[in-house]
Amino acid sequence: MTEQSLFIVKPDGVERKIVGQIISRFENKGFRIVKLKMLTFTKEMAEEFYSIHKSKPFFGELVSFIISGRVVVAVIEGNNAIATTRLMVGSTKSFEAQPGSIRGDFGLGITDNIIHASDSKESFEKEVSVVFK
Ligand code: FUP
Repeated sequence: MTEQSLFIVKPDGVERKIVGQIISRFENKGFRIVKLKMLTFTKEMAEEFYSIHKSKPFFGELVSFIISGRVVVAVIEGNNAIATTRLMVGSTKSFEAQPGSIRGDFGLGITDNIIHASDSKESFEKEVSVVFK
């Protein structure tokens, strides 16, 4: 089933110069890049992007982190894109993410966990509307 998903290389991934390696993983897997750009989130964009987490204790930290530097956002397309991208990204807590996943291979953090990926079609549509408007 051809589907689209969105990922964001977060400020820690850009700062560490692993954007190319991350994009390569998705291309090597067979996904096609449909949209790609670098930007810096404003606070308003970040609060809208993460609105589902508004009531969580980590919301403030999450927003501060995503606005702290430049990010790279991409829309990719291919078979089963949403679930497969999540598998490639790995568990939220990078220190317990499977080796072989992006978080498992590149990081140890939770808030600074290198990459975001849409977790459903609804999230994808909302996220695209925030970052590609
Ligand atoms: P994920 O879908 O794996 O990116 O993770 P969640 O949707 O559960 O959480 C969204 C973001 O909140 C994560 F990328 C990191 C951040 N977070 C924290 O900062 N602290 C936590 O305890 C849990 C998540």
